[in-house]
Amino acid sequence: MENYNFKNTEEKYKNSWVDAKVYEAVDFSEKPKKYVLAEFPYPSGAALHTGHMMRFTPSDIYSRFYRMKGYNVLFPMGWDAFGLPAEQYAIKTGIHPAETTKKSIETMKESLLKMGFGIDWDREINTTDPKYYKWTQWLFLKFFEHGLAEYKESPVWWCEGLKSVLAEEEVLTDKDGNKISERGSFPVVRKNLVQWVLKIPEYAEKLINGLDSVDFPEAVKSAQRNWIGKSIGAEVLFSVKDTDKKIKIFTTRIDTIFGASFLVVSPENPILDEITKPEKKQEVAEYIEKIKSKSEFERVEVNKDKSGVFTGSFAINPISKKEIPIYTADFVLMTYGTGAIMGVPAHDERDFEFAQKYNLEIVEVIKNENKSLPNSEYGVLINSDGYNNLTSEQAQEKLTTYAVQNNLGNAKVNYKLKDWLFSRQRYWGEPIPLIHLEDGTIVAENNLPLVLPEVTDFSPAEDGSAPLSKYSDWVNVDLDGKKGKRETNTMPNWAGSSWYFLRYIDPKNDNEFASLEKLKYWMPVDNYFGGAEHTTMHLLYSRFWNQFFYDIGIVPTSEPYQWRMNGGLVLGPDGKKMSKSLGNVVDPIPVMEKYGADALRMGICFMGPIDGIFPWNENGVKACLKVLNTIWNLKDRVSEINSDSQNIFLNNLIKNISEMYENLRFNTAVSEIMIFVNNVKDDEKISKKVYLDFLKCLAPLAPFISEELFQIVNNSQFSKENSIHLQDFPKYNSDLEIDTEINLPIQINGKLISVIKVKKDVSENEVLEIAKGNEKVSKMLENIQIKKVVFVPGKILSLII
Ligand code: ANZ
Repeated sequence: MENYNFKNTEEKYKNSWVDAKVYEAVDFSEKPKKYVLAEFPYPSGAALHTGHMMRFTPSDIYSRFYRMKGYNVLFPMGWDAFGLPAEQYAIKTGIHPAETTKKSIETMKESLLKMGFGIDWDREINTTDPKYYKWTQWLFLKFFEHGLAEYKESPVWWCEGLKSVLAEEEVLTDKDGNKISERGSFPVVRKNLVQWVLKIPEYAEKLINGLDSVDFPEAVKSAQRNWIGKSIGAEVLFSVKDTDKKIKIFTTRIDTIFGASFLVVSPENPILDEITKPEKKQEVAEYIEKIKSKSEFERVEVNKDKSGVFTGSFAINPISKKEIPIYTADFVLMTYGTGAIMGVPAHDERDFEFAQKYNLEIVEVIKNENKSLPNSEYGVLINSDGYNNLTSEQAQEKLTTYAVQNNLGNAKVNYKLKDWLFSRQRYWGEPIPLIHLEDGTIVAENNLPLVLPEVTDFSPAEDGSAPLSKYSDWVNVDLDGKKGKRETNTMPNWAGSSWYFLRYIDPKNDNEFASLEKLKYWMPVDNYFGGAEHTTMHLLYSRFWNQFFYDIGIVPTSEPYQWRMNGGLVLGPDGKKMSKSLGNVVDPIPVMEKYGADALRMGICFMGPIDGIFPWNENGVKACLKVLNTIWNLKDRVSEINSDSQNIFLNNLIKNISEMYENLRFNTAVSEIMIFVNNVKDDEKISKKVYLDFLKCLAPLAPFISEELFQIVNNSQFSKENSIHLQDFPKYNSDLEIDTEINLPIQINGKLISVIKVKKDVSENEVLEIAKGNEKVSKMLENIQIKKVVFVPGKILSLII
């Protein structure tokens, strides 16, 4: 047996395919379109890692299959290239991030080519290219023009040691629970700074509703819904005793208002200062200082020791007229609702903990059989004057109406989703194209792109402002005699990825971000492959951008992605999460060099379902190379014979593998290939037609070897026209199938119940499963145990129950 020389074959085709434009997507083609998208990578210096293979291999196989099924496939790739690693490297070494990025892209592109991904490289994009970010800036200005980009004070993490604002993921908690910077371990605190935000909460309702029209996994939908966090409730005004001040609270449980025994205002609530009695000022000020370094998450956690301070003031319950003390406590956030709550300890866990600690009254107002306090469920009202005996729902309606009619409050929907912090004190990002004029107005830059100036110092300024603020020539502008300063913050690295799927459609357009006609042809993305880590960030952000663009009429669909799949996870060979510290990180490049790209691609599929979690296993790759060797050697046995049995095997393969490609069951697709190969007997010739069709079935999984064998057996030279990847996928012949299916009677306790159609070679387990799916059989088996199974292959299935 000759060994398949994968190196030669792979080297030969990886660039020829690109040069011949085999994977070209054609605008306005008559064929049905299929837009398959995989989340584009951040180009890091290290070629390709396991995560990339998990994203790109399945999407590549899938798009190849549809291309062969006659679709006009768009499978593009690009670089999400702004970001911290290149910037930090620049601060350390002085090498400009653009230079590092360029090198990383070259390395990574080479490894994608080596993996044989069928990408239309003519549509390659790079978010750091001024020709690209010109349009990121232009789109940002649309948000600005429509009032959805706002310059406002927002709480951020501030690190005095680094003189910089830090992102959430750059802040760690040390062993004593203090917040520290990831770099340098300096203390960090919350600080209010003026920042750009995008008002994504205005799209909260649309983002929830849009989920009904798309085909996303239920887990993704519910994660997005929870993140958006819609709450239906009411705002109620409590007056402050002996003053004309009022405090507005938000509650989802107005039905519990008779049980309110205290009020809490957030430490950041501006009203706190106004209502704090002079003798309490000192204590309140110390408390505010103490909680500055806590994250919001820690503050609202249940079972965390509650703390707070009495303000010395009292509030009057507008419904019951009862007087209750007003506290400030950190478990009430300023960023949610109204920044103030009524405390109902009998029915809210946090309020209960708080009341116990400060000896506050606990009044039960909702009756619920067999429930101990605190009990947050709905029930029937007690201790609530004229509202007793109403259900929670009835009371909510009545009380809200009463509050509205008496100017005591209003119904209110709140969302957990917060404004999206859209500015960073960094160099390596898109400059925000705005100018702050001396008179306080903010105007848009006239000429886009506003190019990132060449600098040599990439670190933030002493006072924490962005690196660009050090370059006064760039910062100071004169607009027809009006003096102004450029915005020096840059956009976060989420910006470029929020619309990249639109640019692939028209990547070279210098006049528009993309032509509407082309967008109409290609949008929405039919299949979006990505990672679970992006569910509530990129996947939500980009839906927001696209929905807004739809509202202003520049894109044709409200939802950008029709279908979404989150890929699986490969663990280290030891079954633990891959991590440098555990020393179990697998680098796919040496594996590819040892076994070839085709074997690696098939091996990845063979490890398990593509959305599963499984340990890395090189044996699978090895086994796949062995199969490829067998397939390679089959070419020497090709003849003009026509074998019925081979036709049937092939027909089964076509049927099964088509279904598997369609449904992304690539692990079983590899098994189907193996089954077919095993069915060709050692000494048997193989019919040329069968062999060529078999190669076409293999092509999506193993593009290199299938191309090479296709040319050899056809005695042809590779060209775009005769590339195997542009041939029609073989069609399944239903006439041939009949022979392989039989009618199988099913008996239960000796009685004939039904007859089912099954494959001739069906196994006992398979036939049992099929039988259980039969209506008549399943009815009889409901809640009943099967005592005995007798299966005579090809004849009968008999059950004793
Ligand atoms: C009284 C009450 C009684 C509440 C009860 C709950 C149960 P969602 O929107 O579902 O998360 N709340 C309101 N604003 C808050 C803030 N800024 N910080 C912390 N907590 C806040 O829940 C809304 C409930 O969270 C509100 O309803 C309020 O407590 C609390 F038996 O009001 B409730």
